[in-house]
Amino acid sequence: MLKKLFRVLALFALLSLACYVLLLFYSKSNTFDIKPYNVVKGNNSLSSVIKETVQALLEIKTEDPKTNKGEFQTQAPTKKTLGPCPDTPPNLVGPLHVEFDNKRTLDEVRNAISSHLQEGGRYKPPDCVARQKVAIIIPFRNRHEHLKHWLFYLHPILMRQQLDYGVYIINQDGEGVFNRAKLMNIGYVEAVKDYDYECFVFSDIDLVPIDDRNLYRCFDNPRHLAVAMDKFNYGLPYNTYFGGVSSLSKNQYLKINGFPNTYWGWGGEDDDIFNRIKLRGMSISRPDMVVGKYKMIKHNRDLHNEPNPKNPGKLGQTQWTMDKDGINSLEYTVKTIVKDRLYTFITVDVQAPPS
Ligand code: BGN
Repeated sequence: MLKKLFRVLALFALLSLACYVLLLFYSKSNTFDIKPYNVVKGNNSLSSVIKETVQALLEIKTEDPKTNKGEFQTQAPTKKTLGPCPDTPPNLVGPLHVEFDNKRTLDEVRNAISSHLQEGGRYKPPDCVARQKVAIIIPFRNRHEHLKHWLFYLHPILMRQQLDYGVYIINQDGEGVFNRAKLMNIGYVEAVKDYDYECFVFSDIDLVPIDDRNLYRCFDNPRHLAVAMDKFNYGLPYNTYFGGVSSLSKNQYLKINGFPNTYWGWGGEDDDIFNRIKLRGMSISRPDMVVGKYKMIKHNRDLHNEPNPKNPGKLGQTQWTMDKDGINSLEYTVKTIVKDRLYTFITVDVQAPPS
């Protein structure tokens, strides 16, 4: 059997050799102006035969890609279309262990986390289309120690929550009186310049959730997320409290003309936001007291953010002030925008009165 196969192969090789010699002969004889067969038009060497044949094949391949006629037409790789992410993210773990004793550096946080992020602290789930595009906005000044902890804990949580999100740190420039609500308004305006965000989570830098089921997204009504802080014995300090961490959809935010710009110093701006929400006929959505637990990073009172005795009195005026004090009257200047892998850091001049 093997012998037979060998014989056939040998015969085939011999025949091929004969053909090759014949072809050589013809191509040579052409140069002497004898034209027995016009094997190829124009140039007549064997290599040109091969070249032209290949060219012909290539031409077939490239002809009219739309009709898909080409013999070697290859199908363009089909783009994988992602489905929507599930309503309940599947990889949540529930209660988390959070502690702030670790003196980790920003570089350590970057090394641990940034490979999953895009420039500016941006993330999209790789295997599904996120349900919401969320900008996380953090009013900031001189709290770099807290920022490290916040980034270390929050990025993995937000990733597990399968959000399409970006982190915006809005840093008040200078030593004037701090203005938390105005910084949050600026965060809104700057974030929407960046991306088509539809939901805005406003968070203090010193608050870390200790349960990842507390979803950083928007709901049918403005949401108060930080309902059970350790500092308030895991409860609300009062029923209408709206401080710490909250979320509003673009519509909800615009419906209340954003936040007040006129609450300088500590206290009252979150109560004004609560008033605005109620005055526009909305209610407050909240997680339960288990899911809504938070740990606050302990710190001394900030400089230039003293309780302002003028603020409490303003709260009775919200219904008359809210239409003229808000996103429609916001004035500030951007000093710098730094895009880090972990966040977008925007330093702004809020035209603060001197402290
Ligand atoms: C309230 C503050 C809030 C603050 C909470 C919790 C005021 C307005 C006068 C009643 N409100 O007293 O801004 O978030 O405490 O600390 O100061």
